[in-house]
Amino acid sequence: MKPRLLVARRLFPDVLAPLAAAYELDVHDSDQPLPPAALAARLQGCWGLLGSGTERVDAALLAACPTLQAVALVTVGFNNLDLAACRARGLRLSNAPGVLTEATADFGLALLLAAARRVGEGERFVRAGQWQGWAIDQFAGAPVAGTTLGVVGMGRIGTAIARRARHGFGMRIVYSQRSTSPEAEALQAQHLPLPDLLRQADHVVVMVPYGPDTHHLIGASELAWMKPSATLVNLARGGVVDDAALAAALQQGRLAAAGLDVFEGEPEVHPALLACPNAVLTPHIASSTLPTRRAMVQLAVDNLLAWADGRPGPTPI
Ligand code: 8YV
Repeated sequence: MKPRLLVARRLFPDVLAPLAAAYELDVHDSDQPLPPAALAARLQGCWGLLGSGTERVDAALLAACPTLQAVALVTVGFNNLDLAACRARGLRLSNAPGVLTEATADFGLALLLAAARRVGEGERFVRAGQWQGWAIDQFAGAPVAGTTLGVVGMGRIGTAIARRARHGFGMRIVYSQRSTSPEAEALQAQHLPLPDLLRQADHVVVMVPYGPDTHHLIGASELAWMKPSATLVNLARGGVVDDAALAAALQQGRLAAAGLDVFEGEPEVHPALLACPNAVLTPHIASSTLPTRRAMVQLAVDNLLAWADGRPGPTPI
């Protein structure tokens, strides 16, 4: 008998198809995630879970699902997993690093430019029929090319953003990271403690994994260190930035602009952020090109097929 696998979201059926040879598939073919109790119920008798990074896998879920042995994620982020609980069970785990790096870095630049140069505000203005003609300082934004970019988290995606900023926009790069990065040297990037980075940078991109040690890494005091003319871009996870403190800084003119693809408690967005015209808000789509999203699902499939064969998968956590 084939092991049972729950696919917890609507994904790409043609990419999933080869799994049917190795698994009995149960597909929750919906864009609405299963709430925790429904997820636990649906996982009864399942050997594996193919998840979208939003399903909380912790001690409570594992206790409720004694047959669960493996979790493959289509995402690079795995903050939805309680790693200690998963390891205690000896779960096989995989994520999807690498394949989304370039698409996500492209989007980082898109958000930086859109926020710093007030693209959202200008677009809404034109669509509202408010445009009466040219004016000398209309929607004057902040310069980007030739300025200093602070990269908080110089991992794969942070580095890909720094590469674009350095080579494409002639920006000076400063970064904070637990260790120095070899590629940063090639970009002549300077390793700085976070407070110094925030004081020196003209614009800041946050790209660190979310966890207890990065919860509200950027809060009221960190925002106060930033230049009032600066832009903050968050492509990481909502909880890394204190959204309420960010909205207050934007509203009070202590920060010029923000580009946000992730939010605390998403898909809910803090109402104060919704009221900030100088925030560009997007629905967690930084990795969303079809080739990239297909490659993310493919990597989860590759891990699951390897496990079914008794081989280690390509991208274990
Ligand atoms: C996903 C991401 O699209 O891979 C990640 O960690 O943040 C995105 O690429 C998102 O997590 C889907 O839930």
